Amino acid sequence: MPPLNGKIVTVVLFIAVLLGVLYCYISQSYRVVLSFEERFKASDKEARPPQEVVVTLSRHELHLVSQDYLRYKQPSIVQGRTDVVTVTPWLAPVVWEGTFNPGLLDTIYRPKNITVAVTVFAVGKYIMFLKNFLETAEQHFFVGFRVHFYVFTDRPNEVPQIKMAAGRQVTVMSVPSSNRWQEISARRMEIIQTLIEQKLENYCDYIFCLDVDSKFHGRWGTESLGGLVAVIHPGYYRDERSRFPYERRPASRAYVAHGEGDFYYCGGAFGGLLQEVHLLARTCRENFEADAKVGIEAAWQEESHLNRYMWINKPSKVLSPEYLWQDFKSRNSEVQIIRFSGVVKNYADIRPN
Ligand code: 5GW
Ligand code: MN
Repeated sequence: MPPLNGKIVTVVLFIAVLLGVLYCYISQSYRVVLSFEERFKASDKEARPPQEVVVTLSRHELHLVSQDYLRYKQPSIVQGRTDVVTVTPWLAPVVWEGTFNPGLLDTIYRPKNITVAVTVFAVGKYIMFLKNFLETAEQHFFVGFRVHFYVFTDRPNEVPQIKMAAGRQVTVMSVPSSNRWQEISARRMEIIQTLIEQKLENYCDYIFCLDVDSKFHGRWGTESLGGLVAVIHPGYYRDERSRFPYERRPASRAYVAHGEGDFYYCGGAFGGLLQEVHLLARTCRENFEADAKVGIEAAWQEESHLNRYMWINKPSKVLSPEYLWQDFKSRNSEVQIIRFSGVVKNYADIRPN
């Protein structure tokens, strides 16, 4: 064999060994990924929502800078609210009046120049709630911060003109009418997902998705910001979890078994960082559609899917029932302020079915 060929053979052999080592290395790490996915396949029968590891490193949530000129009441480490629980077992704060300093929080968030998006659906006769919703939002919701309201309606001509403060605006988005609310409801998560993908990325930082049949009575501001934010439902917060109206059929992707679940959260208000709410909307939509394929509609539609999601994906901040009360309910003593509340509605008047 001429010496040149010998060299070529050596080089080829060397490359082959190298490729072999590389292949072993890649397939090894691939196998780890596979087993991770297989774990979730195995739990499919329990109808768990698809899991995904999201790493959301937001500059807004990570570094909290105050100002040295600011003077405020000394925070106590031994005195505070004792009539309510202010932290979850996974150490997320539960926001109640008296647990936070609004001026301090606003000072921290002001230089971050954040924009908060709000989605609100006003389909059919629900358009009648919009004026009050928007007017009271101007008085109480993130006052002094940039807020962009996205109103989804089938009656764009009936959207009221509301005078907005600087940096705040309303965008009207058309959606088809429907005689069956469940159909619109089914598409709500999809619409939120699409809005985030097409309009909000690289523009808004946080998003809240709110019911239109409600109005603001008190401050709702920077204290509510967090990665994934859920609101405790006012109707069940003193109850045992066995009484929560979770979806109880194992065949549903919204299934929560007896003995499971933390709190009952409301579907009428949730939010957080854009990326977190995007994953929530996508997952709830996928589960909603998977249920529909086998003819299942969860007990409380998206609210059921939201509750399932929040049980597995723990909210990083929990808002007390101050953040969604109901006007027909008398105020309980631990609720020192009502910030946002569902108005009393005449179902026969407003609902198509
Ligand atoms: C909801 C239920 C039955 C029939 C119709 C609707 C309905 C809800 C509707 O026709 N139009 C509409 O825009 N919605 C939106 O869904 C509103 O934003 C509303 O706030 C939200 C949730 O429905 P709600 O408020 O009637 O549900 P609850 O549980 O707060 O009473
Ligand atoms: Mn409502």
